[in-house]
Amino acid sequence: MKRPTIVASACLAAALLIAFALRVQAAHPHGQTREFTVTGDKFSFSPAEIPVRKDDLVKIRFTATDMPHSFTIDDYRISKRAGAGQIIEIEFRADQAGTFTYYCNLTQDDRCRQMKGQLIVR
Ligand SMILES: [Cu+2]
Repeated sequence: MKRPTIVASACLAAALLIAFALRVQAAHPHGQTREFTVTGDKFSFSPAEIPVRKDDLVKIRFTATDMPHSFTIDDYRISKRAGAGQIIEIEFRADQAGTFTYYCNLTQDDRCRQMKGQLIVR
């Protein structure tokens, strides 16, 4: 009498897995993984523009070359600091369309305020 229970459980597990996979797909229909390497050096970001598509999974490897810098995007609630020579990873889903400024919010040097770039989500 045990076998039907096992079969039923396996079917239920498979159905749940399929339902979950379909939901994930529906939530991010066009999402691709996009990887970028960004450096902060001499008070500027390179590149100064990151173009992605809406719903892409964006992975940024951020390096502060000469001194500590941060990679901050207010609307995405991202703010990560990298020490001099350090590489940090930032990952987020680009779920808001528009143009968003990324900047360095550290206060160690006034010139950090010049550091600006644009995340463009289309
Ligand atoms: Cu800085």
